[in-house]
Amino acid sequence: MKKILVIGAAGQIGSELTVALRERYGGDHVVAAGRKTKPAEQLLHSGPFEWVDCLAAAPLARVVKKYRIDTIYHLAAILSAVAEADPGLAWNVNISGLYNVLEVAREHRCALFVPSSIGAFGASTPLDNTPQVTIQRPSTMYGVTKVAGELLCDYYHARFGLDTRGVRFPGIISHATLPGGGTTDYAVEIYYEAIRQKRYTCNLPAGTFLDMMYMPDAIKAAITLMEADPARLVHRNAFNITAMNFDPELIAASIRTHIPEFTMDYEVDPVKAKIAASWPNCMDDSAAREQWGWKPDYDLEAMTGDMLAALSKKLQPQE
Ligand code: AKB
Repeated sequence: MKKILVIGAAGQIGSELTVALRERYGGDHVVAAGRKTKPAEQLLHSGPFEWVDCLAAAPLARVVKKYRIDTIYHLAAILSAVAEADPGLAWNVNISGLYNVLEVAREHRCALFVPSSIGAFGASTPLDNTPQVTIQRPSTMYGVTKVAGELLCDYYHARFGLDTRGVRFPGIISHATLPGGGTTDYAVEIYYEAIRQKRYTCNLPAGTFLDMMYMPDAIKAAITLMEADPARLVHRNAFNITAMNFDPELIAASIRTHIPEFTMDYEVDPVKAKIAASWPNCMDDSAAREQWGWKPDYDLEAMTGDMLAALSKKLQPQE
């Protein structure tokens, strides 16, 4: 049975991935690791938890040794908008942190999942039907770290035989844990505000089409890729994956099918708008479909129904 470490377990993806991995492999087989955010009770009580900072290699190695870890999901990263505000921090966490994790994985022969992003592309990339292998010249620090990260992971595979695998995540939408400082965060906030206020002020302009995915599909992708037969993997770091693509007008229209009085206006954030304009409108994810059977379960309609139902419960006033 696998022994898994999730770094960044209290984050948007980590908090739900850890729970899913524990359901699949057993609570004791999945160690959750966080740096500063207090983990949810469910995470603390369903299996082991350790405080780990990917910038400190020695304590990380001690945790890997202590639990005889053989697989690491490394989810600690600085997202695009925060990375533009603090490029030094983004370089440190996304590159120095990743380097530490790769080294610990190499020493302890761990398989390693590292997510990349649609942010690994830039304005000179073909933005429609973006191919698996294409131009990657991002203009953001986030993108620079994501491309370098993909290359580093491929290097460790080619040079040291490390089992590194990754996907290029689109914007991830979930109702459990909020994302922190991304360009695609509007697509989460809009659902919260639709429930709370029945109105939303959007920070990306109408017509900004981006790939998106509902959290259950993101979790399915990470687990399926890590369980895939390595003989079938032509690519490794990282696979394009998508589930839907929409602009603010389309997601607002989908919310209006449930909340007809919902309204939206715009106050565009120029930094986020520029970042989003340099990312794909829609990616070609056929390589992932062919090599490890990627197939999403949720489209925009199904996601909207689920998000609004879950948030209506979560945001109910407490008695
Ligand atoms: C962000 O917006 O920075 C992330 C991403 C697409 O990688 N959600």
